Amino acid sequence: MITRRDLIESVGAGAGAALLGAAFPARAEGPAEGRAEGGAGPELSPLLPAGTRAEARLESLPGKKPLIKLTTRPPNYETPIEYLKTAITRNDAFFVRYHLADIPEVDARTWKLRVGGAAAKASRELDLEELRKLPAAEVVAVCQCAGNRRGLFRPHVAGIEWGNGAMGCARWKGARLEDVLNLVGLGPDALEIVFDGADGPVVAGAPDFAKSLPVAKALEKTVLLAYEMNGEPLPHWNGFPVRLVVPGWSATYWVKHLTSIEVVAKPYDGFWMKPGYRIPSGRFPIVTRFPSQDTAVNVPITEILINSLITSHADGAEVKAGAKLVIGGIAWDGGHGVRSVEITADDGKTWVAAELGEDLGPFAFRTFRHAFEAAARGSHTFRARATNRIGQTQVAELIHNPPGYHHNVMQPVTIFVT
Ligand SMILES: Nc1nc2c(c(=O)[nH]1)N[C@H]1C(S)=C(S)[C@@H](COP(=O)(O)O)O[C@H]1N2
Ligand SMILES: [Mo]
Repeated sequence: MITRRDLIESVGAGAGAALLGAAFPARAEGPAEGRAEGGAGPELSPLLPAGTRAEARLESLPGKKPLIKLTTRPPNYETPIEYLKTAITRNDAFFVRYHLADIPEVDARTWKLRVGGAAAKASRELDLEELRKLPAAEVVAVCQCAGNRRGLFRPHVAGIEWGNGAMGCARWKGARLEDVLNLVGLGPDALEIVFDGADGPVVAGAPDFAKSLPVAKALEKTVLLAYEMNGEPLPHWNGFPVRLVVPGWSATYWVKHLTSIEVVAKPYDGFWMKPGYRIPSGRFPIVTRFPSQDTAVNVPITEILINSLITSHADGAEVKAGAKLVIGGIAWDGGHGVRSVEITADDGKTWVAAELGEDLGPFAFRTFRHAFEAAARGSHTFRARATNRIGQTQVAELIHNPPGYHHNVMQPVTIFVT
């Protein structure tokens, strides 16, 4: 019997090309580098750098399932794709991303949120009980790190070498940011709202993590100060007791362990706004802008680009010939909503429309699936392509940018039928 390993090794040795046909041209440097073999290794994408795959381990943070550990200080853990088959990602498998390693355990009973700032009409402090007394709103929304899939960039770029799992989708519940801002009132010169959390640097002089939003985005009805995630208090690692939820926008704005909100009249120039989290001007099909932060060369990252991920099978999975091959996964975008997902099994020559799952709103993961005829023995490469309601679609070729953001290339998933 020919095993997956034999096939991988034969590709590495330059043999077996006839058997595999054209299935691997885009990934010549992939499979031969060695996979996360053996029981201990997580199912990492074979497209990740060899060093990342050698280092990454499944490891549990308190209260979490084993996740793919990329760094421990600060904690950066990604969600294995087995938890990304559904539209809602479970709290105990939700990815964890921090920039700074001093992460206090916040006590909900003494937690206070300061609201004010130079361009606010007043200032005040709120505790959790007061926040919970404001009208509660809910939204199902994808929280996706700007650098999701950075590890798949060729050539490699510096940063956390994320695979496909620096994202998740949850039902968030909390108070509207608009209602909280109305408690203090916006002055006529209000330009941006600045958000800070309880975590901080361990090294003196390292910049604290704080982010700003333009007033127009901040006042959208879906922007929440969330105290619940999938019907439970937020896990510590995802921002307990309160985090900002900015549906449609990159997770960098979703400040965790929120402690202060300031209304300001000038563009906020903290490190994580500038130079952090910027994309080259004009390179991506961005609709939503953050004009007070724009420069001639770059702009802050804003909305999530249309994307999809096949999660029914890990890349390199083996299936038995004759079994039904249902290819499925999730698709999402920055809030226009997913219109369609198509799948190709022949390198883009033909596409079939996948069936879409339940619509949980324009900011949520949308599941998709399609049952293929039992495929012939050998390797078969599938790609999914999502299109949103304004006609934007995933790219075939990576759009390069130095920080490694916005990777929405159609992902090849190769399945070995044995
Ligand atoms: N306080 C705080 N909030 C933060 C960050 C952080 O380092 N500190 N990182 C941001 C980034 S870049 C991401 S991708 C998301 C990750 O959210 P999660 O850890 O709940 O998955 O949190 C955002 N909010
Ligand atoms: Mo991020």
